[in-house]
Amino acid sequence: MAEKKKTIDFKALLADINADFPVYQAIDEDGKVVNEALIPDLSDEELVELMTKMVWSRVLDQRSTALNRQGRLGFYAPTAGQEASQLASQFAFEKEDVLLPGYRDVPQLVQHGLPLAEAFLWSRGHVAGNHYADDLQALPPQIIIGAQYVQAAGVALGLKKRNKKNVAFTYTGDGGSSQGDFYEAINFAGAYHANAVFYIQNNGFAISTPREQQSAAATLAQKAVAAGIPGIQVDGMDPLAVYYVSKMAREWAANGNGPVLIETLTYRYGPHTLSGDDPTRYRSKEMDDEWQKKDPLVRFRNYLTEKGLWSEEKEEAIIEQTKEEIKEAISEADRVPKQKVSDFLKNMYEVQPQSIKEQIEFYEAKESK
Ligand SMILES: Cc1ncc(C[n+]2csc(CCOP(=O)(O)OP(=O)(O)O)c2C)c(N)n1
Ligand SMILES: [Mg+2]
Repeated sequence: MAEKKKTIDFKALLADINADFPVYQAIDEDGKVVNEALIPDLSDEELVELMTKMVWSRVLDQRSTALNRQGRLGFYAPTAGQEASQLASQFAFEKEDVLLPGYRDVPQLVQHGLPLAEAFLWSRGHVAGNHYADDLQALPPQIIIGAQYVQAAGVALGLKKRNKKNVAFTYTGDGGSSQGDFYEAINFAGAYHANAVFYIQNNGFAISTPREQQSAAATLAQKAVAAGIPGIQVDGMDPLAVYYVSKMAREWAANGNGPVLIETLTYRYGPHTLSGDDPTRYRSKEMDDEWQKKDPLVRFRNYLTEKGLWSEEKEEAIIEQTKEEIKEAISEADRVPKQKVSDFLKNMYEVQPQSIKEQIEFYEAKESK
């Protein structure tokens, strides 16, 4: 009997899909330009400003870790390693754009306008850390994986309906990109051509679950295809490529063309959070070392030094200034009166249900003693 003709080559089909998602990179690990076309149009001052923010973030991470260990901060999710992914993306947005962060995105939130003292209060679980000024276009960091994506889709549709040239931008992780909320959000935003930029910060792990076990998809950026929106994979350790891609995506979305999904390839040097995670149980030293070689600060420092825009003294001064800023912010947070249980119960609902009313009464009686 003649062999049946093979009509669908699934292997080739898959290879075709995967080939469409190259990694965008502007400068390499040494800070040398590898793709001139992706070098963004930033002035010398702006380049220095971006590096300053990244150094600020690295110092904030070191100090937050120390403050947590001293019992002076509450929840903390380390950010070192992710500076380009976080700060160079946020740098591409306007103050009027709405940020919907996840728990690891405190640096972007502070750069978007949240006073550092309030970020510290949020870490402590204090209600005062959730009361945002009217002109701060952001929501508090989301702990429920992926939920901020759905909210971002809604905010983005609202911006579109009001004919705003602004966008909602939001972040989740490689793990977050497996959530139902993730797919619902990009699908909804795509269907309505809403003004949204969605980030997946792929740091290789969802707590201890490695990226390979997260999805059979070769890239997470290609999840955009099913939503009918553009998906881009970018070197998340390269601040210039992250900025370039973000700026273009923002422009596309702000002009009413619909959302963009951006996957940044990055790494967190520290543990998942400071609540007991031990990364040595699921990551090797070799892997850590490989990623350290891609460090976003090192390569941007090299790039700027080559251009005569950076020096050790300059960096030292920024480090000292940041430490001072953190010291002041933590003592400002310390001066805020301790939270009462009744305070956060009152913060929960605009119209309180009976059960909450009863609890408020109970705690107020207790607190007045
Ligand atoms: C809906 C939901 N499920 C589970 C958790 C518990 N959880 C907290 S962080 C996390 C992993 C998230 O990993 P990823 O999205 O890669 O982000 P990363 O922490 O690496 O930045 C999980 C499962 C949660 N917060 N919310
Ligand atoms: Mg992750």
